[in-house]
Amino acid sequence: MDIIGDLEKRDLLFQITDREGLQEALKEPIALYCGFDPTADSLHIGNLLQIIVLKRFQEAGHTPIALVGGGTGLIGDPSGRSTERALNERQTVEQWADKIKGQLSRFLDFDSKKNPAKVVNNYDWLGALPLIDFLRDVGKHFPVNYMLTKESVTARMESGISFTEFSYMILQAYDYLNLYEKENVRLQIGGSDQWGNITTGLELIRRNGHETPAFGLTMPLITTSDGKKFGKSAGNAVWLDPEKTTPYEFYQFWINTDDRDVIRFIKYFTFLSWEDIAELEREVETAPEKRVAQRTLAEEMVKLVHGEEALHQAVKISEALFSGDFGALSADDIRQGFRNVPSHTVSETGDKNIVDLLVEANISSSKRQAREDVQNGAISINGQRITDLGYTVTEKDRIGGEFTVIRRGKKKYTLIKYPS
Ligand code: 545
Repeated sequence: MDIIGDLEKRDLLFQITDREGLQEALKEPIALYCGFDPTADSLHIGNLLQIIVLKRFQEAGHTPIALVGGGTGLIGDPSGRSTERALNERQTVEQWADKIKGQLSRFLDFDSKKNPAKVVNNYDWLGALPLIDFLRDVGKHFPVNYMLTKESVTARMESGISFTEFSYMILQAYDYLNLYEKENVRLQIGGSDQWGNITTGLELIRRNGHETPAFGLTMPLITTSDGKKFGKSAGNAVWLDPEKTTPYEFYQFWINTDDRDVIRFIKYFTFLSWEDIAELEREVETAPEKRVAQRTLAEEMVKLVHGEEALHQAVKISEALFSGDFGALSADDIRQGFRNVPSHTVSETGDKNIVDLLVEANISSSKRQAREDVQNGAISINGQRITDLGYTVTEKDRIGGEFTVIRRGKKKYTLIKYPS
């Protein structure tokens, strides 16, 4: 199967400018690109699909170019946004661009002899573009009426759009022309929100008299069956940076995929064989409670984004939390697994009676309540139930010398920390 057929089978084709023409062109190795603006200090899973599709093209023998928008990130793409963006500081955008460049580099193969990947930064050509040249050589090709028909602009007719954001499509178009001429790029890919910008680039390539055809391909924006926005976990973006979203949290995000979505996501994001996917599809139908497909998806994604070792750790933490036995966890495991759990740093390092500690850490509302909680068997320390009112919490109860995990009732965790 060719790469376009493969993407179609994965339900990843939204729009293509000329499918037959593109399939013909792809019979030879081509170069293609996708752009990522540094609008934050990290990529998030909303950008993962495009990165993975670049990887699929590379595996099919083509040359992927990941573009970091160090220049366009200073302007702000109005596509898909109902309001004007605030401009970020130049220095900030530069730092973010470097981080994103590093992240993108992890996914592609730069050492291939035949089709090594590239990462480029459009500040390298946009940053030094003289205004007069730009208006004469590029701007002249775009009737304002044409620009006004773009969705990114019509969507803003009520709320307003600055000349800065209005110009964005021309910058992205200029990138495509530049990469077409300098790097032989023949295809630009992106999410469906990028269609207007991509076709503007094709227009500019044509207007410059180029005859070798170039193409655009967009992918659907990812939806979820429960109607929630894809890529959010408890309202927060799911980042690729392990400092922002730990591998354990990343693993949990995928584990929580709805049965109705899991096979679709496996097709979008993983490199599993079609036989394996069919098998997982049967699992979802016959034994959904086992969540084998979710586990496979989560494993594949953590492996891809954070590596094998991070996956082992995420699985270990998940199992400990599930069974309630923290015996095998390290301080670092606790840090990852309990990042969003309330914590309390005790006033002094010495030993403490359980009842006193429960009150001090606000786990129980009063001494009386604390005694009742212990006697009822509602309290556990590092997964061990404590029913003795005389129990003393000592150094032996500190995981890695740093943390004590107290649970009250079924799920209410508190992390006890010690002053250093
Ligand atoms: C800039 C210059 C080009 C070509 C493309 C661009 C970027 C493009 C854009 N893309 C989005 C983006 O999001 C921020 C990522 C980093 C935190 O704005 N104008 O940069 C997203 N893109 C991936 C997909 C997208 C798109 O990176 O295309 O559709 C999300 O799914 O929104 O010459």
